[in-house]
Amino acid sequence: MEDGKPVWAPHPTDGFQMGNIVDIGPDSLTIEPLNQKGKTFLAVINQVFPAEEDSKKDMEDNCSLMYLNEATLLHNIKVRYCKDRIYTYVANILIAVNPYFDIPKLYSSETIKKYQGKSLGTLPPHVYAIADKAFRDMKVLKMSQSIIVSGESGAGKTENTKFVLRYLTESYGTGQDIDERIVEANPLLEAFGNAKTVRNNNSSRFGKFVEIHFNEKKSRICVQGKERGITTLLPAKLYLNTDKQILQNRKSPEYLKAGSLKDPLLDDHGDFNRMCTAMKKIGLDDAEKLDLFRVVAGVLHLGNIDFEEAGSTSGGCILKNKSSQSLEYCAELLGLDQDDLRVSLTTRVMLTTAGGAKGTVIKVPLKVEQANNARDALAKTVYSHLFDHVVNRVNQCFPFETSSFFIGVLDIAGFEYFEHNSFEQFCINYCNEKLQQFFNERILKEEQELYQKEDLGVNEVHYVDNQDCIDLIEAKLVGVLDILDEENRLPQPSDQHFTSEVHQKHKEHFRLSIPRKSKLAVHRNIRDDEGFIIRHFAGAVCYETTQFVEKNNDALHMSLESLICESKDKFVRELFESTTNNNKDPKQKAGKLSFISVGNKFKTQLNLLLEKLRSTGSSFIRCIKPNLKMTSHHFEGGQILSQLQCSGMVSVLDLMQGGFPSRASFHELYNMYKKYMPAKLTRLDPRLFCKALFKALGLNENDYKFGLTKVFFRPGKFAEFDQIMKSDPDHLAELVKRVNHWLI
Ligand code: AOV
Ligand code: MG
Repeated sequence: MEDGKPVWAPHPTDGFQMGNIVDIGPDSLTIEPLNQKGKTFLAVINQVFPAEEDSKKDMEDNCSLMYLNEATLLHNIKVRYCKDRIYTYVANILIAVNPYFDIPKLYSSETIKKYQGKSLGTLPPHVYAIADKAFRDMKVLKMSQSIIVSGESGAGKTENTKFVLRYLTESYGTGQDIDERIVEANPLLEAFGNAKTVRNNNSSRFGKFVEIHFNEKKSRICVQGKERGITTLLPAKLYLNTDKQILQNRKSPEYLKAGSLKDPLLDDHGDFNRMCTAMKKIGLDDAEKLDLFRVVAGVLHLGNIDFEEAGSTSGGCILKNKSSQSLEYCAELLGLDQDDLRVSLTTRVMLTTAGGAKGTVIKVPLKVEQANNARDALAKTVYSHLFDHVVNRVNQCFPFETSSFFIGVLDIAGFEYFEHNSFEQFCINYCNEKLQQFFNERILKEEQELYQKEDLGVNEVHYVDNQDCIDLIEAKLVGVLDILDEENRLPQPSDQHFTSEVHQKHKEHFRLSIPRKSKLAVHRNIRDDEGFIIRHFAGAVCYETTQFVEKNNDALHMSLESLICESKDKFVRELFESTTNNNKDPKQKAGKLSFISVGNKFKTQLNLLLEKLRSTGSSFIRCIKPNLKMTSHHFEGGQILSQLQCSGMVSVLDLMQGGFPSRASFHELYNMYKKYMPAKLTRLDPRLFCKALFKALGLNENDYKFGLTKVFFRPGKFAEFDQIMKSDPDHLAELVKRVNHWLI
């Protein structure tokens, strides 16, 4: 950082603010903000970054910036956002800011046509450019492709996924009925897979991996929607709460019973009609439609059942009085016996291990909280089977012929941290940690490939990856997941013992610490056996371990599942038949209840997904939510900066710092600097012009590399070069003399 040049220093709400350095201490800098002369504050040295000279200019690709750091990245995105340019690249990664309004013509058919067959970077950044690259890579490299769309709730993942699908069907589809069906399938999947949450009015509660299969000859497209299991943990958190809200808002849920088709999940009439049209197109008849609504209604009533302490010495619970109506409706709609349902919700079947009675099945009364969990678990499992059914029905309407390759779009929940984080956040963040590793792997590989293509003679970019964090979670025996399973298998498992074991086995682990060491006061009074902090790539998260043991055990869900499997309702029974047969351990079928690990099932599914991703080419879209108010034209810098950290973009910048992050084509450099040079020099072709310049300047050859089309700079060196070029006229004259000399 140079004297007198403004820098970016941290700002509590904007992320960064521009200021001047007025004093330098041992590990902090005194900054005077540009807009508050005379007022100074201290900033940690490594949180102060050099700023671009022209703060109004924006770049389509952040790698064209002279200083590539988190502050200039944030600022560039902001400048572009203010001009309604919501898309920006960092090399091949697309950053998409949710505009929260329809930008005219941004997604029109004309725009689609413009992007067809164009290389990334020839037109302004766009989700269409990414879709087209995936298609071209698939064709040229003869390899399936995946597009990974991530970001927090409401950031625009689902919208961008839809634009990818629309682009591919419109550009490379059959031009027939089937294309329309692919697009039509979406409102249907959304109707069943989405819910209104506090953070997004149309939030996806299921991780989706949609594959579009292309047939070599006819380029036929098929959609394969997969509920990957990755986020099946999510509905318990928000979806159910939402359901309850919806029900509570409506005085009489009777309309559901009466067979009215108004779907309570949808508050909008237009959406409802669109979904009904979709159902028809997909080929669902009225009877099937009713089946779907009946189960949805059953789940909603289930969500309305509340419990209270039994008041006896048993420590168990009973249904609240006002819940008996809900119980009745729920049982009827799902074809269950009211009393069986009541008993299943308030007791748990267990194997006794005490004394000689080993293996005897007994019924243990549940506490209110446990009964709440049982209810939510049941609702979740019924609903997720229903969703599977809808996905299967959608897939049935696409003739699935032998396909050569596919383009898969993964729409998945991003890194999460709240004030209180439990097992759900642990699983989601573990998933993101794995995806981040894949992301880094690919970006690193792409950088190296680019260097090779440009013949830089640089082969390695050094980077510390997050394998240690992944190992901490999933390693055999010593990983948190295995320690947890171990605990679940003990005769008397406890969250405290599990937590102590985690700390015991990982003393001094770089990625793990005790809550008392947290920066946040809310965590500091958590006892050592009540939680742990994991230092993720996106930041440290404190997990509170109460209920980890319980949430890791699916056996409870199983006992409720068996209740459902014996439903008098054929449709409900069938929902469970297909999966029950495939997934269940034979031991389970025999009626015994042993432990089924949620964590390890998650790990297996996750590793399958990653295996699949690794076998494809990949593109990344990072979605950003601009503000918490969900409105247009409002940029909350601080929030956005933290999303850039959570999406791994900041760590990608770190990764790129190991190589040559700033780059400019010969043409760009030529146009930028020709005005400083005499006519004689400007007659040279851009490449020679640049070569002559760099040679004359006598720059350190470790600081830049000449590629075939571009000059690549080490961090900060582009700006240094720029500085020299714009320095005083005497210096420049000297420079020109040297260039001349070199040319002769
Ligand atoms: P999400 O998929 O990332 O959240 P959505 O894709 O559902 O978020 O986007 C939320 C809302 O933002 C949409 O309903 C639109 O109103 C608006 N929006 C998003 N992208 C655009 C765009 N490109 N142009 C105009 N409006 C947009 V979640 O599924 O909750 O994680 O779970
Ligand atoms: Mg979504």
